[in-house]
Amino acid sequence: MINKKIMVIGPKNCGKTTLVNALHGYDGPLRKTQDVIYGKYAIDVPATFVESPWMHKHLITISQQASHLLILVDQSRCINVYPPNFAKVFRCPVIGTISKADLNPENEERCIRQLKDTGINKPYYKISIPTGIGIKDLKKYLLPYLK
Ligand SMILES: Nc1nc2c(ncn2[C@@H]2O[C@H](COP(=O)(O)OP(=O)(O)OP(=O)(O)O)[C@@H](O)[C@H]2O)c(=O)[nH]1
Ligand SMILES: [Mg+2]
Repeated sequence: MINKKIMVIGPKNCGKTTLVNALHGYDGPLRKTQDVIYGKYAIDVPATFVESPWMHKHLITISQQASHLLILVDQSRCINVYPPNFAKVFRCPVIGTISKADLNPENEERCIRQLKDTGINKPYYKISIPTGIGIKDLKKYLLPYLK
């Protein structure tokens, strides 16, 4: 049986690849993600898959290979790309994640509301790669699945 991976989705530029790289312990150059990238531990999904509703069926298919789905909202640019209760269509556990938590703290409440409206239960993880906020806790939680 194949090992299931951590699947990461979110809007354009919200920090998906940066997070996936952090889960792999990699710190390299970034560019826009055009294809689904299957890494050792995680699946990096291009933003178009969430931003184009007709692509959502593919997210459901990909999630069949996922142990967990991380749904990201970007605290620096708090746009809502998820339909109400979107998280409920997935069979794997869904983790609500606020990315770029070092930026625009005034958006935190809006991000929490978005995750709630997306149908995700608390607790939510707040992460920031440059400051390291939350990433250790998230890795600790996911550790048994990073194999
Ligand atoms: N301040 C801050 N910047 C971040 C953080 N995470 C990522 N970034 C920056 O945000 C930009 C986009 O990061 P990516 O990881 O490429 O985002 P993405 O969601 O994979 O982007 P696409 O694949 O193009 O949709 C880069 O300039 C990152 O350095 C964070 O936690 N805080
Ligand atoms: Mg990317």
